[in-house]
Amino acid sequence: MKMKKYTADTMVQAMEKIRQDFGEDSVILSSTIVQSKGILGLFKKKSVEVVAGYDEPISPKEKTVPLFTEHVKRDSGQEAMIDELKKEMKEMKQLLKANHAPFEFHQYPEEMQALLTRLSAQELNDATIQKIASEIFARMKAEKVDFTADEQKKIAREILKEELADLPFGGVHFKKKYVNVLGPTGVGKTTTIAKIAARSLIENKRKAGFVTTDTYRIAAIEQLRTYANLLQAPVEVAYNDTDFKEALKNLSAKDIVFIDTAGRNYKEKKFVEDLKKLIDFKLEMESYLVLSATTKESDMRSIIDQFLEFPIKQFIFTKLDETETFGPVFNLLRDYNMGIAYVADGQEVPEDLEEATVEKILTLLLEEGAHA
Ligand SMILES: Nc1nc2c(ncn2[C@@H]2O[C@H](COP(=O)(O)OP(=O)(O)OP(=O)(O)O)[C@@H](O)[C@H]2O)c(=O)[nH]1
Ligand SMILES: [Mg+2]
Repeated sequence: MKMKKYTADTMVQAMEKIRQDFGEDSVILSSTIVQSKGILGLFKKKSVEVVAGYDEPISPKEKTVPLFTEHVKRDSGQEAMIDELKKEMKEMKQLLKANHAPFEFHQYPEEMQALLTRLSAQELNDATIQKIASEIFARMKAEKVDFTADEQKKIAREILKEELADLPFGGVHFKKKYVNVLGPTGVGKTTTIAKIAARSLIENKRKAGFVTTDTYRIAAIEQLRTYANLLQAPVEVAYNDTDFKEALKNLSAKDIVFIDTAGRNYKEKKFVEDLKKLIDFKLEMESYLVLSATTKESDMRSIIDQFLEFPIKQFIFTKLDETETFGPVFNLLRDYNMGIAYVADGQEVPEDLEEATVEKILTLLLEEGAHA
């Protein structure tokens, strides 16, 4: 690799010169801001010095790697086939590049590195980072100035917000009679439904009851009873679909009924089927899929996939206090086109729950030390 130094008024201008000379294949090795002395201390001027690294172009001799030695005569059929193969190989290479190349941001000015590095560490998807990077870069070029960190963040926020446009955030109004929580084991379903119930009782003064269908663990029933007792609300236990109908009948005088379900490994189809049999989702019901923000993105995806056949209204993300990586949450919202009702950030009932907003999610993604 060779190096060359560039001086320009702004980072963007320097980058443009480098690109003109070496295209996309150059790497920024360093950049410094230099202050010219000016005349008698007047007319001081700021400029940027950038050192770019580039690979030397391959000499024409090396470049032509013949498929066959020159003296082998090829008939025109072979020639056409080789051309076709070459074309296909080129297309395949491009495809591979587009789909699998990790997003590379060293090609962007140093001013942008902090933001791009953060978004990447947040595990935001590459396509969105790429979109943000090229938009910031394009606007800097158009305005011929280097943007400050805050200005860049503002643009990133706009783009992120646009990607989540129209998704429902918050907005739980307790208008439907039945509210239920679904999800894998230990994500905080019971704790969360207790938090939601407490809130609905405190804020909306509704008469509430609980049903639990989690009869696999003895402690699960007791856990829900403890919360229900504090709220002076009855608990019904449903072992099967007949019990479930009976439980709802017993609670028919209540304004709102909160239904807790068992955490199971829903990657197993059998558990999904059991759940479908047990709960009548055709009722006037709001179902929330509870996920822990600490779960690996790929695992969350396979869980969500199992729940696509349920009428899930929104996600609830718990354990925001146990992670600092929020890109996966964003990626899932965007890819599944699903909003968030609540986020939970601790074990305290009912305090550690808040209605989700798009701004909250974006702040978690963009702001260092912004905690749930
Ligand atoms: N740090 C943290 N812990 C939480 C949060 N929500 C729930 N927990 C804890 O996670 C553990 C499991 O919570 P549960 O409410 O029992 O979870 P669940 O999904 O009902 O579990 P199963 O019914 O066994 O599937 C408990 O120790 C909760 O206190 C949260 O937002 N942050
Ligand atoms: Mg539970």
